[in-house]
Amino acid sequence: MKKILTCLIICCTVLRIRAENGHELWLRPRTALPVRVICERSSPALAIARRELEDGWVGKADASVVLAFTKDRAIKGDGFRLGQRGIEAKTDAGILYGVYELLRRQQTGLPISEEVCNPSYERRILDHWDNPDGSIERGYAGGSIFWRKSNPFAITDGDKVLWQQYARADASVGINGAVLNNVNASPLILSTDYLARVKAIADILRPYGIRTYLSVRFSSPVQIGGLTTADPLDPGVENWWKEKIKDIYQLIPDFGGFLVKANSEGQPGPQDYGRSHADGANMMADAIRPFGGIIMWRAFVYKASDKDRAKQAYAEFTPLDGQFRDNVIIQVKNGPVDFQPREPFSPLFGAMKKTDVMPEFQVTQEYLGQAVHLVFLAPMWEECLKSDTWQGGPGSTVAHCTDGSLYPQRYTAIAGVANIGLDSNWCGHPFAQANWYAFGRLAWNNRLTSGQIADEWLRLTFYPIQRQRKEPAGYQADWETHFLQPVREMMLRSREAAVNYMMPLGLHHLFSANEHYGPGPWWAPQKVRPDWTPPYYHKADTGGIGFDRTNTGSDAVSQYHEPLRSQFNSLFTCPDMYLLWFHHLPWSYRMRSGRTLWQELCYHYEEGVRQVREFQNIWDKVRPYVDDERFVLVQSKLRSQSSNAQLWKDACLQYFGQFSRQPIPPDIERPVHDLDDIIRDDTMRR
Ligand code: GCV
Repeated sequence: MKKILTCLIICCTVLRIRAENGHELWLRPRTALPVRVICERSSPALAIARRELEDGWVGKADASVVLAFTKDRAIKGDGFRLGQRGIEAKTDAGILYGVYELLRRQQTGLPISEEVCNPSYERRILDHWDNPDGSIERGYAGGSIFWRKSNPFAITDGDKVLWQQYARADASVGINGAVLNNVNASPLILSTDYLARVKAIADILRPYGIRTYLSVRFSSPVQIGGLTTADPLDPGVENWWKEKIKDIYQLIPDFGGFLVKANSEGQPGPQDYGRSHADGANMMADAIRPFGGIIMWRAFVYKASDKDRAKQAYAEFTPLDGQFRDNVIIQVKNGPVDFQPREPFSPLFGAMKKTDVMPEFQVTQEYLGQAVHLVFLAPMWEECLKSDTWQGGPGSTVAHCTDGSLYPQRYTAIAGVANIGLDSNWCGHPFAQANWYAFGRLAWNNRLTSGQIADEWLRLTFYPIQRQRKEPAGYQADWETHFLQPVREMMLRSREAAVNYMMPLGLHHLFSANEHYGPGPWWAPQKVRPDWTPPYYHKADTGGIGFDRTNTGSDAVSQYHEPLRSQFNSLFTCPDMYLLWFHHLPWSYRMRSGRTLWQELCYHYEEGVRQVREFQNIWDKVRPYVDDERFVLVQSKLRSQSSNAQLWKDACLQYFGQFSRQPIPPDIERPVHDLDDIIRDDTMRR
């Protein structure tokens, strides 16, 4: 007790931890030491690099840093060489990334050794699902930073400042592309007024090395072009896209290209005219090729009639392998269904050997507690990137299948669906910023571990700012032991905790209604298509639970390469974490732990709730090391997360208990909510 009190006194009086609203992200101002920056060339990007060094230098005072250009073949694209004297790169952006890396190492206390750092993916893109009216699909941190409802075409100084801050944050972690609007695209985005605003945004992002992209609606030639068809083989349609693209490049010479969601969830596409995805993508690819643009064509497709939604993307796209132009890249979600808390990797990775493929991750936590739950997503992405597809023999990880190291790709890219909005802390939850950070870092280097990323982010985002230069001896060690270590552990365990309290053992899509937040394993209104309702996925009845995707079921296992096909197909070898994804099993099924399936399910839900309670405890203990503003916000969000976790457990165990007809094991805490009340409250909210 005495120790805690002393600590509190030191921290609050000597340290006077400054209140922080999180707007500065991981780029909080430093008390910089003088530095001399030597660079022979000048450009807007190099001016930024110089300023960043002067404002953030915490290395040796009065040191000289040389920013130099090189033709060294070891450096690829926007990569750089870090050394004792400074940074060498081939491009302005490479110099800028080198500066951010140098500063990050200084600020986190990492050694600066002679090293070449090349990006894993050439294009590292944030997809904003922002609508022209300023709303954001699956956005939980306020309205759009790019678009707004009232006075939509006025560009204020405030807009410019925000776009510049956004660009700086992106560049600091290596993100070099932004799709400015929702994949459920409004045709309006291609109108003259909106394109003028796109140009204004692009002008601000450009010095930070960020290219601008747009999502486009396939039927735009009809909706805003006055044509009677959007058939990709119609010469009038081809011409319309060519002209539109020409206009765009006149405004934005370095425009990146289009992202297209076609024939998916009601969006128009080439199949409306009896054409294939390749016909649609290639028509746009040909129109944009003279300008150097690319088409990112999404493989997120499924139909209400499918017996197993998880099979659809593979079934539609693998027959088209080799038919796409070389400036088309197929954008594939990490799992075969839809950004669930846990899915096996999509079997499309590695399966299309003659087509460029890029992973799509979701940074915004649509299915992971939105901006309420503390869930660090790097472990989920790391799990996907390191999954071995076996497509080119052992070691053909998703990372290798997409970063060009296994199959030659003309373009390599990775996308993350952004979690950014107008909230003062950008992401709604202070810890959701770590997901933006982690996406950028993994896109730059897909070999980084979640632990490294969490460590960096915590040091940059939470180390008390006033202490950076004149801390009492031992303060940093104390901070590392009492703040960094427990909070990093909490972050690293947070995704597994969410899987436990939401949908363990391979269960998926147990959400109530379309908001994808709370539990609703019972939710199946007649008017809603079955593949949007949980019973389609869990298939619970008195006989058991789980989706049979074995070769005697939907046979989705056959979309995986051996030995995975056999591994997932067999109960002896299927990992527990995917068990109910691939198998429908009786409640009495004996698990490896010796428990029955029902008991195992109960223990997982219980464990999830317990883990969040522990997170609350960890957070309360670090109070002396955190400013009040962020401490209180995280504390109250953890409280909500804890009660949500309890609700998930109570809802799922009581609902599934009706089928298992078995009691909750006696050593598990009793439910605190009644199932009928949960269902009634849930129904009344709609
Ligand atoms: C943008 C899920 C989401 C939709 C999203 C879609 C997609 O279905 O719930 O909001 O639409 O994925 O990725 O296209």
